[in-house]
Amino acid sequence: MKSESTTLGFRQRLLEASRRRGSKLILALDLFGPYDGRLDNAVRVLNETKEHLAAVKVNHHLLLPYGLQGLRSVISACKDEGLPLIADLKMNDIESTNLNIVDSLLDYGFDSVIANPFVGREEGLGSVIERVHSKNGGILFLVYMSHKGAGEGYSLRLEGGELLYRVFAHRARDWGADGVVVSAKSADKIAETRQIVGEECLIFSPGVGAQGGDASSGISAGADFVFVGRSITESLEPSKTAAKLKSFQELPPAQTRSHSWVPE
Ligand code: NUP
Repeated sequence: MKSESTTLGFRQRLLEASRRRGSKLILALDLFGPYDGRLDNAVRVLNETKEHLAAVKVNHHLLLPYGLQGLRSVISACKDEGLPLIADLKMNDIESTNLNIVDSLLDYGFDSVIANPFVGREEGLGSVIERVHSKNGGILFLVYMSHKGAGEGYSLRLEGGELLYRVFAHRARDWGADGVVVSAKSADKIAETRQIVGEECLIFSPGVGAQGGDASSGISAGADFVFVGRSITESLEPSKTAAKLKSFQELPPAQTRSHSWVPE
């Protein structure tokens, strides 16, 4: 029998977790460093910061070396804490492969996946969105990324003059995505996206701290949540840093350690 928490949709589970902890902070659990200690470090950072979080996002930093089997400790820690777990795969393939990806993620206990709407609806993401929703999961679309070159792709003008990121925001609304990812450093794009997607679709903003943006400007522009990775995962005091981010205090730059590790 399904528990009440898994019968609620992803959006409700996330909003509930956010309300419970009074937080709009989503930890990007991006760890660097040797593979033999990386997972333990991830669990340590998660345990130290969980009281300040609304959710957790996992990326290739953990998914590639450990896979879904290897991440059971992270997945169960999130489940135990009622923290929704997002897979940041920027999924971008044909339907058959995308369906296989989301089935694996949801079966292993992830709550949501990030996808690239560039791939299109028919034999791309259309049935994938239905599959995710049929399993009470969520799907988030990339709309405007946070790195410096984001405009080279997302701001391309299409025939007729429309900008690509605006088309992606329209796709999110029309195809029923649960959320969109828009850079915290582009307040104007957050506001524009909100106008297009409406109030139901959640806005997630990366680019905070290590990438130069700040949480409060993303949220005041209209984002619902911020994704923050290195500022927390490489902090000497992850819990204190997460608490500061949760309450939108400025972070001193000296608080982060370097991540210059390369595999031998
Ligand atoms: O536009 C995006 N920017 C971005 O940084 C979309 C993302 N999904 N991310 C991810 O958010 C990135 O891959 C990383 O996992 C996290 C931000 O990490 P940090 O810059 O706070 O360390």
